[in-house]
Amino acid sequence: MGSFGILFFIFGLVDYFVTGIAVEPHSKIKGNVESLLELTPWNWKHLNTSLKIDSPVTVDVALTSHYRLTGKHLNEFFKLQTQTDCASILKAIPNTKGRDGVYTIYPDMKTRKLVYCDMTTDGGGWTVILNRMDGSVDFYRSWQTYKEGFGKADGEYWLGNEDIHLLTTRTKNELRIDLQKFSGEKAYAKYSNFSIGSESEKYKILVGGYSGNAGDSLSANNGLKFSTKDQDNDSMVKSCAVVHEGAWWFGACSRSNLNGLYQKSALKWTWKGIVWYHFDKGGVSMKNARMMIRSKI
Ligand SMILES: [Ca+2]
Repeated sequence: MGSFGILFFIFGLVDYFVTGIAVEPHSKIKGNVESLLELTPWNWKHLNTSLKIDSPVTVDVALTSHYRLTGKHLNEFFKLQTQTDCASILKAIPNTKGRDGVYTIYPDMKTRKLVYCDMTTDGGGWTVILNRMDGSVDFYRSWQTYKEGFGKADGEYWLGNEDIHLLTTRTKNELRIDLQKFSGEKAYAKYSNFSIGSESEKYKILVGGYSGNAGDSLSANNGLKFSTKDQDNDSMVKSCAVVHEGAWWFGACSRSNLNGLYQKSALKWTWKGIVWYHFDKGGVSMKNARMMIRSKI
């Protein structure tokens, strides 16, 4: 049974804390940490170890170890802690290349957020802002929920309009959309510039510079405001977000709708699904859809 150990490192003059999660039997953690530290340029000293058992019926064991680290390259190491996006992480820590996974970013330089970084595709450094893969998360949500973001970084999620706004207005960004049909066929659309406005601008999209093989189902949305089921900012009498059960930059609706309902198969012809018209002109829903951004730094 894997126990759950949390390790705290305490550093010299500055109060740095790093929390690492080790899924290893607890008796091995101390040895593992110390063999890892042997490979670093830092000096270290083990201070103490304590074991805590939460309750008589819980078998999880929490192990806390304290180390004091001193050394020249600590600040460099901790640049990882304050990166705004995945491109910055890749630049600061080049050996993250090819290591896709969940990373911590600080879009506003203060608040931490977990995101999935694609460190492989097209050079890597992509911050995933939307992931659809299995229908496990409900995407028919309110304005406030889209503003804050929802879902899980290791599964389906929407990063959040506030963070997408922050990330795309601070520096120039490109956007890449990867799609896969239920048949397995894949395609992508790439836009050399992408940003969204503030909440007072209704998160208006600016997008252009298409390339790729999925077809361009987004440039026509350039300049449109974001709409959700409870906030209709489109140009149709009805609410496109309600008609298509999604949340998107709708005009007189749209030829793309990647926040639409997840369909479990391709059989159903629907405009309520995850639609990218130029890749499937029947309006059939995608099996997988991902939107990701990369800052030009
Ligand atoms: Ca309307």
